[in-house]
Amino acid sequence: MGLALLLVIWLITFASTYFFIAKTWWFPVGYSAAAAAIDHQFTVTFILMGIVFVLAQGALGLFAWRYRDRGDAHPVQYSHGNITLEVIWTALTAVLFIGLNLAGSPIWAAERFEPAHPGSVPVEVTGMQFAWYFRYPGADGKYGATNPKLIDPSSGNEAAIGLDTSDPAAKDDVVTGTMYLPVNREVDLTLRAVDVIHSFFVPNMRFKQDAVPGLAIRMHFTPIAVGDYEIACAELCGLGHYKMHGMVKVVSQDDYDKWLAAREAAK
Ligand SMILES: [Cu+2]
Repeated sequence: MGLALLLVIWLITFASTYFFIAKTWWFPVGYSAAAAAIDHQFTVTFILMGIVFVLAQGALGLFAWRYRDRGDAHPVQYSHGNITLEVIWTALTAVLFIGLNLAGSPIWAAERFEPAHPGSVPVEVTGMQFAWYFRYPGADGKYGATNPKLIDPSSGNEAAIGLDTSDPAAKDDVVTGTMYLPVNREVDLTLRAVDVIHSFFVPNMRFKQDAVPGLAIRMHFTPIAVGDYEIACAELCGLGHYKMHGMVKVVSQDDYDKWLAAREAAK
């Protein structure tokens, strides 16, 4: 029985480790300026935790076999633990977790606590049950006022986010259901939600941030390759959560200018 348990534990350990090493289910390619650093941090974390996991499960299997029932039953001996060992593994775990946090926090903080550079592209993202809307402030660079009383999701775009069209700053605001971004320009995002918490997740951009009702959350990232990338909602937000899907179209600066001009003209 002890040997069977050892084999089962080792087999589970081997199989689960294999899928990570073989990258059977892995990230899509990263196309943002921070993607390489984020992936590096992720890899370091996975390797360190993988080593700990394999060692711990290996020892678990070995102990299950070594201390199996051999039939020569002694009276049970209860251990009250080993203070030295407990101090050592608690300290090692703390060093590992705090160390990984310290190593990863500059990348995390750079997108949140440092403002976007001047000249970045402002886009407001609004999450609602169950769609994403994107607003561009237009030539004046200012977002017009929105009013919760004007929100009408069935009319889409401007009405869906409750844009107050009587506000002069709202006149040139463009609201769309597909996000357009110029390549190699930093995007200055403002994330909002009108009903419940949503999470704006663009796997290719290694970008994920909650959109919270009542908050305007500022973050930024820089797409570095032209292409179409999927947006998902990564926060269980209701029955239609699974279909809360969108697209980011990263295009050349020229195409972006043309698209924005066409949208302005269509207003
Ligand atoms: Cu959602």
